[in-house]
Amino acid sequence: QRKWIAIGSLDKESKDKEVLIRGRVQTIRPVSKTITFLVLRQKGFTVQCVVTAAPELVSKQMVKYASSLNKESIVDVYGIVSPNEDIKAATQKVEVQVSKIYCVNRAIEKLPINFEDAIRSEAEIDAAALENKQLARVNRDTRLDYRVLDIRTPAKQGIFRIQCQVENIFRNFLISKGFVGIHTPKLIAGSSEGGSAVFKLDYKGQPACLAQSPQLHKQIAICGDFNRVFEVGHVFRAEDSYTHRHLCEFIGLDVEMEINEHYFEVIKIVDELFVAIFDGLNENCKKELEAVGKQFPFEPLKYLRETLLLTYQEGVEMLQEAGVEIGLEDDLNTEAEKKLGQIVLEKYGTEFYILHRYPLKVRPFYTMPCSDNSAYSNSFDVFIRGEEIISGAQRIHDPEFLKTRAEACGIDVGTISTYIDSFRYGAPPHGGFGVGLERVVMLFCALQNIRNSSLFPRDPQRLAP
Ligand code: ATP
Ligand code: AMO
Repeated sequence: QRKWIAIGSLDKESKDKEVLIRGRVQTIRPVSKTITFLVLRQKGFTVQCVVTAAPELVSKQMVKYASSLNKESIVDVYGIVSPNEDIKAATQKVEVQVSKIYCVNRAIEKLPINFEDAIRSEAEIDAAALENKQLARVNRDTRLDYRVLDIRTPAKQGIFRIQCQVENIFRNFLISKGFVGIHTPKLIAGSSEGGSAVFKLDYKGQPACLAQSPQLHKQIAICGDFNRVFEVGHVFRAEDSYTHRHLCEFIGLDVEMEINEHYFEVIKIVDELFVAIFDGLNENCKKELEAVGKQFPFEPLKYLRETLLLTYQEGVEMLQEAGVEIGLEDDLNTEAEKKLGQIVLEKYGTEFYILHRYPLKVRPFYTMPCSDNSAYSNSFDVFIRGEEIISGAQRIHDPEFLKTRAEACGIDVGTISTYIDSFRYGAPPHGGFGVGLERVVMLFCALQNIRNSSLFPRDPQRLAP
């Protein structure tokens, strides 16, 4: 049985031990015919391996062979560990004096993106583009084309570990509050959110579409007495414009719950959940956040122990005071949302806040109007750094009113009849919300573009890899 050692565990304690390691060749530095330095990478750690021609080590041919390896190839190396505090080329302060080396799989010689370029900041690459420099070649599109190479960098590895952590805290927190995880169908008969952003398809002769959200089925589950549900699932939106924050397929974190008296019960869950998510990331992902920050510099998110809650009207008034031309019942456009984010940060010292009581006309058909003023609704959006990460609301639970609202919003009620019928068998008051996972990670780490927080992004122009 051969003893494999992780590169990350190699330290002074390993001195004089014989080790067997597997890694990717990150750099090759031939010094002479008798000595070559390789840096091997594994799980974000790197170690320098010295290939020296000597009677008790390797032959000259072996040194030549090591020098001829291609970067990013996978190799197995046997050798003896010796400490070296001065090493700058690798994370581990030891080097391995190689006695045997095998190439497990050789990467091609001319890689479309080099590791050294994949770790550069986007600002540096954009600047190169302005100056027409060769480096501009590795712009975001090229990196996404060769995502398999791009995601090998420490920052990208960090981003997707952070994403996994958000999902994990989301599940664990909700389960601890009595929610049950469900999975709803993604092939459905009609649009769940209204609007045109829906992928249509043929379902064995019946018109169908990819679910724009689990909205209808999570509500049916509540009518089916699940009481509190959540779902982590794929969401499809046929977005036709190309923005920094819209994908055609993203991961939705959805919640739906019965409420006793008020939609503030839902908002309380949002507040506690997100404080738990942010605390959890800051606590458990220090290494990952640091790695991300090296490639995408950002300031830690400022958030309060109890999330700031403002009415939509208060938000609009703050914008009006700042000179933005906007009416009380207008939707906030991207620019206004950003501006409000700045104002809120200056006034309340937080980059995470909730706006509630939106005008009814800017919300989907299933949203409950306010009982004191039907021009407004029991709904809310949640923002990080001035951009939306969540929409939520209390829902209409009266079937006739729901049908009227759907018709008024131009929905073909024939396609959602089983949904509306679910309310005819007795429906409790309820509410919920939907979170865009990629947006949470993008905004927590200020990544600037949602493609950076989607492993294999789908946007209006990209269907590969
Ligand atoms: P959601 O639609 O899920 O609520 P969103 O971030 O798309 O989330 P919207 O309320 O639809 O938010 O839109 C807010 C603003 O975002 C719009 O006023 C518009 O400025 C911008 N926007 C939304 N969708 C697009 C898009 N596909 N292309 C360009 N801009 C968009
Ligand atoms: P909404 O349409 O606002 O609400 O979507 C919820 C959240 O999903 C994210 N999101 C997106 N992320 C990436 N690309 C997109 N194209 C995109 N569109 C939306 C955002 C948004 O806040 N059914 C309701 C939720 C509910 O009321 O429960 C819904 O889908 O972060």
